[in-house]
Amino acid sequence: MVYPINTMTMENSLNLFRQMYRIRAVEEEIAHRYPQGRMRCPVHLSIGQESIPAVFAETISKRDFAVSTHRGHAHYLAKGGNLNAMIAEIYGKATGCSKGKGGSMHLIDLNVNFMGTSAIVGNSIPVGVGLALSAQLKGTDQISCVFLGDGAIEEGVFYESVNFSAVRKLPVLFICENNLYSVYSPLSVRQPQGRSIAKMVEAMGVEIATGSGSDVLASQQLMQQAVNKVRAGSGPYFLEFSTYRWREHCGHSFDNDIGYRTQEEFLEWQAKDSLLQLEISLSKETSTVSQQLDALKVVVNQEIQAAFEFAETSGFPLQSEAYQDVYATQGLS
Ligand SMILES: Cc1ncc(C[n+]2csc(CCOP(=O)(O)OP(=O)(O)O)c2C)c(N)n1
Ligand SMILES: [Mg+2]
Repeated sequence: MVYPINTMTMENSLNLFRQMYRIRAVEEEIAHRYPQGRMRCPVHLSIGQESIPAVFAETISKRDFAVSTHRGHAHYLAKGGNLNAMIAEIYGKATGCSKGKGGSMHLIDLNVNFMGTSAIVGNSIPVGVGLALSAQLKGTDQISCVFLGDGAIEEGVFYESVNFSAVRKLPVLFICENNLYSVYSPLSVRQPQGRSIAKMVEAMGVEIATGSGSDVLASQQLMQQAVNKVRAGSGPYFLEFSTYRWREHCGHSFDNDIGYRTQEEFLEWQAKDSLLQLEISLSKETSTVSQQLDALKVVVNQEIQAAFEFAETSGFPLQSEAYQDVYATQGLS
């Protein structure tokens, strides 16, 4: 796909490129350094899925709430979470966003209302709904965004949460990243043939839209439309994006050789990479744009190296702080 870039969309396209490039470069660096054995927690990378957090970053406001899953690095960064604190958390250091006690799957940055991620599939969904209820009760214009995978719709709490949001017309935006798999199980062995996740949610009284994560500009329009509606008070909204994780479910390697999916399928999705497509489209513009992209990459890569340096040189948490409440240390009682 070649994106038609004109001057109206140039700034936006560069912003989206920067968001996607930054998220991927952070995750690639984690993958690169992971075998060194100094990041001692499991990591679930979202390389290949960057377009959705990128459009989220360009659409959402700092005052809005967000919660996410075990695969939450990209969402934390997209919400404006502190990069140094995230990398330090993955290294288990006291300077981490959860004081080094949570690791990759427990990221919090209350400065930007990124309210947490969880290792338990489906666990953060009712928390996000509760945050939407609090905004409604307080009469603020905040919305609550709940990231979830296709596997999480198989948890009972998902249905309770969607139902409650619909009944109470809560300002909650569900963002489902459908990457076709729950660990090694494809949707075909988990759901009846032909069932659409979004259609099922629509039947519960919630407005829906579906999009392709391979088309970053179209995804941005869907995200903007959904955010506008939820903020205007029309109740919950469910967005489902098709996407694909390139690496293994958990860890830094590729796993197309172990039998649950094929190299052909992986290559098909890789060929639709929205980051590469946008880079090609932007590079076709003027040489000034190409230079801008190169300069942007240099700045982002420096930022990432500095974050790893920060994490590597930080200290481990003290034993005396083992039971200190992480939310309280970030100012929430
Ligand atoms: C309640 C619960 N059941 C099972 C697991 C094991 N588990 C961890 S991640 C995962 C897959 C979740 O799939 P999905 O929601 O599609 O997210 P993805 O990993 O594809 O991003 C499972 C089953 C868990 N952590 N929690
Ligand atoms: Mg999945």
